[in-house]
Amino acid sequence: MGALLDQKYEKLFSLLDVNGDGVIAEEDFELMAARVLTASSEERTAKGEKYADAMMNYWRALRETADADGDGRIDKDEFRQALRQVSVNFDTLVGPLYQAGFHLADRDDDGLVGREDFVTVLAAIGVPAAEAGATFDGLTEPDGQLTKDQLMTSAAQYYRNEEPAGTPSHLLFGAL
Ligand SMILES: [Ca+2]
Ligand SMILES: [Ca+2]
Repeated sequence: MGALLDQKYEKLFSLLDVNGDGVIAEEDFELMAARVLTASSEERTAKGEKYADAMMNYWRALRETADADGDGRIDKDEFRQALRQVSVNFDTLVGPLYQAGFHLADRDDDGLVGREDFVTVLAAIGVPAAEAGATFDGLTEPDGQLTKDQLMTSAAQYYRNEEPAGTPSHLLFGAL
């Protein structure tokens, strides 16, 4: 596995271990979903519910892949292995979470996400606001907004061991 992919998975692990106890468990996903929903004021909306469901589906996919002993906890090595396998089925196992996240951030449902709304959601998952802003600028045209295609392409590149030269997808969750 490439060093870049390792760094990306390391970053995802540190973000997903919301309570910082060194393993990923259902509680981490509940905490993260709650933070994102609170930050975007979508706690009681259909969009919010979809996002929370997508978070739990993503967790279940990881657990079913990684948690061989069934104790509900995934350590860093198990996570790396699981993510690599889950990423093979990005469109069905991972993609829905990013679709739901996009719709959450697209507050006026026009199919575009502005810088401020993007930063709000990324800050809620633990990415420093300045880094999230830089990520947005790297993914979009100057003064542009983010499209769902841009996010999905970038997310798929992040999870897979692929990224065309000159694209900033590895910075999707901030500096590595
Ligand atoms: Ca944890
Ligand atoms: Ca919008």
